[in-house]
Amino acid sequence: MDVRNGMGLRPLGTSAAEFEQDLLSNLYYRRGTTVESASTQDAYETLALTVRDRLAERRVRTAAAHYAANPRWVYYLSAEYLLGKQLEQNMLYSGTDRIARIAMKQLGLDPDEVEGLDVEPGLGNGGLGRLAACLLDAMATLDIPAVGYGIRYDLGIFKQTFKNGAQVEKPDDWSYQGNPWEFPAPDDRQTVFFYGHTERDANGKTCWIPGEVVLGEPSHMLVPGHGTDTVNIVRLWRARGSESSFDLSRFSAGQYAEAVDEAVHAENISKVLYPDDSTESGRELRLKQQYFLVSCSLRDIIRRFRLRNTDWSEFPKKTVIQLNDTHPTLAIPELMRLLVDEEGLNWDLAWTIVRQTFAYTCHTLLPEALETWSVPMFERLLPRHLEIIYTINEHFLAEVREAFPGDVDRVRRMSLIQEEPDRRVRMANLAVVGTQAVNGVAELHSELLASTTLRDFAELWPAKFHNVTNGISPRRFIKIANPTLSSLISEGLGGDEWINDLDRLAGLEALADDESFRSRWRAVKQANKVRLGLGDPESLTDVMIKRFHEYKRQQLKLLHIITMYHRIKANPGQAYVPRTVLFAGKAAPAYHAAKHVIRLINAVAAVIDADPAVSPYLKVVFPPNYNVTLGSLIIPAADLSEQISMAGKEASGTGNMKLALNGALTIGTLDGANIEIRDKVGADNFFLFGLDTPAATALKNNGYRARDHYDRDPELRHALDSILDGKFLGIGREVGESLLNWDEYLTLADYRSYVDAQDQVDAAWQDTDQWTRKSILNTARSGFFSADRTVRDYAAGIWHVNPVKVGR
Ligand code: C3B
Repeated sequence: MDVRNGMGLRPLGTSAAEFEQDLLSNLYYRRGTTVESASTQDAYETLALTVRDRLAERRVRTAAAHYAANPRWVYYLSAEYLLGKQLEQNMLYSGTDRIARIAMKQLGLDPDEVEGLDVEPGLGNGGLGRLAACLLDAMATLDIPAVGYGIRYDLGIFKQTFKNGAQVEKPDDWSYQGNPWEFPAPDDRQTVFFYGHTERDANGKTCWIPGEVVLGEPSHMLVPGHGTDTVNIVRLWRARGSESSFDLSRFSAGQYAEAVDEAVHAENISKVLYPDDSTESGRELRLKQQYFLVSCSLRDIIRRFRLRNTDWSEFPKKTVIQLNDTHPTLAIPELMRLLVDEEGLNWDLAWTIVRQTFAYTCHTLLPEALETWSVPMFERLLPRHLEIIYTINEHFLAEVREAFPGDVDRVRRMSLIQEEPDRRVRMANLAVVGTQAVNGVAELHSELLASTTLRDFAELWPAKFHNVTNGISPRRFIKIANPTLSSLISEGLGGDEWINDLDRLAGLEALADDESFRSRWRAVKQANKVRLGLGDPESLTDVMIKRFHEYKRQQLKLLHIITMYHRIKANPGQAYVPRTVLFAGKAAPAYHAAKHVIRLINAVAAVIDADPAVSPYLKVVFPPNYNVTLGSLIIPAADLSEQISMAGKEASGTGNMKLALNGALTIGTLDGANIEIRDKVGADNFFLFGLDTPAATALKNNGYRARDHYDRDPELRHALDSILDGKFLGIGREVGESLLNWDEYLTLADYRSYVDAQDQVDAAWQDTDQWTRKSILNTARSGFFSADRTVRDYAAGIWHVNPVKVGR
């Protein structure tokens, strides 16, 4: 049934002329202007609304179909979403990309200029946030009833600029012009409590008397599926002071700042995204953000449950809540509190419901990234939740003692509370105890979780542990990012079904040996380099795009660059394979070691650029402010993908998948999903180097000395000495010293193997046909890394949900 007809609305047209009419009408009624006097911003907002209207219609039908089905829902809780720009995607998904452009031209508007105003909401840091967006995209595409919950940060991830080569952060006020993609839903606002104390009434019931009240105002953005009518939503919460937070009497007394103190305090909760990635910040405001997200979202989930259900025992049958890392883990004690304190369920029944409802994805192995909160701070902010965690812990530790009698040390390790050196709440332990499934994000990661980081838990509950290898949206990361390659693929495969069925890329294998296909493949890659603004399209484009972290080892790439520089300087007459090395990525503002690496890269780039003997062969570029938009431009232009983390440190990686899918060859360690990429694309089409996890672990345990490698390897010594001697504008001594004296991530141990592998890259590059063949095979064999496959794995192994088709 067409709901619009039921409501007496005219259907929106599918022709360019009708789209043009709707543009004009939206311009008039929603922006209050005409095409003659419209600004580009007016035109952009109008275009966005006109596209959005087409999706809104599908959204209404989706909501109706979901309501009728009363299905089991997936609720994805994540502190971060990196959705990327919305316009191009929404035009594609609504099938309006062609007609919208025709209509704009008809109206004398420049489509590129208008579309250029679309803004990327940077509500995340890196891989974890982008994964959340890719999973939402795949869930909608697979017709899975799902809602993403998150925080609507006023300021997203900072804008990165460089000053004298150093990273300088600028605030990202991403929605200061408004956000046409967002639907406010003030009716669904929630009340959130903080601080205060607990009391027990005459019946022994506990209640929490809060000390601060904050409002959570939701709005949502549409999450359309591709090639289906399903449109899910991502609901984002924004903090507001409660009505009483404005102090009128103070205002009247002229105390203007004090009058709004409380409101400002409340609104700070959703003011800014914490710009840390994989390191724990441990600040009270962050804990507040986490509870704010959890409290608002759970009340909303319960509100939705009650639309169709009454019986609490039905709750886990209708609800699965996926925790994206430990950030939303407070949902576990919060649901206990709601069920026991507010709904009056007994503890055991509530605990059964809670455990069946939640699942937890862990995204790291770095011990410093496992969140813990100091008990005194936790107690001040969330006194009732701490009591609940203590009770959960009592029951849980009894279970451990029964399973492992006398094993005091195990009990100490598994406790939800760390006792030494200070008392802290261990969120990962809570997340494992309070859920029915725990998963890592690549095969190696899941194995290491079960054998190291979460070993005690895997021994107690082996069946709880799963692997779900990450995936990426083929819509965003090839179809939209790389339109020319997508057309070539569709031509080669005789259709575009591969976009929603990525295994079909295997059909390209046959074309890898077709010379004319290869030359067109090469031409696309070169055109993408030109689009990105890289000078020489014949130059090997070598990219390392990701957050700056010592474990990811940008410093290893840098040592290789310096080595190439020295080789060219020493033998200037020779023919070298021309390379353009492209770095992009941000460092957390307080992560000084990572910022030193950024500064050194920019210094090395400048020195090379100024050296006419070297610059014809070697170029280092570092465009600032890496984000989804910039990534989508770089990835299609890449020949070589740098995935060079120390083995055992990168949980999965997803950039590695995006690059392979776009025909870049990987140089990488046996880490994270690199291993699975190599298995799929074939060892011949992947440049492997470095220690594997057991070897790296053994080396560290046996007293690693970086200096031995420095002493032994003259090229390495030369590279490090040049840094230590200040040859690069005097920058980078901290980097050199830390490598020589400490080298936490075994950079020097892997240097020789890495440089040798890079020599193989150069050799392979010289055989153009073979290289192109390998490039095509990388794409052909990357189908496994579709987020659609990832979501199917979650749906079958963890969520046990079924699709709901949205009728016409
Ligand atoms: C990242 C990991 O570092 C990546 O290996 C992984 O591919 C992605 O998550 C997605 O699973 N990660 C992150 O971006 N932020 C964290 N706090 C922890 C992990």
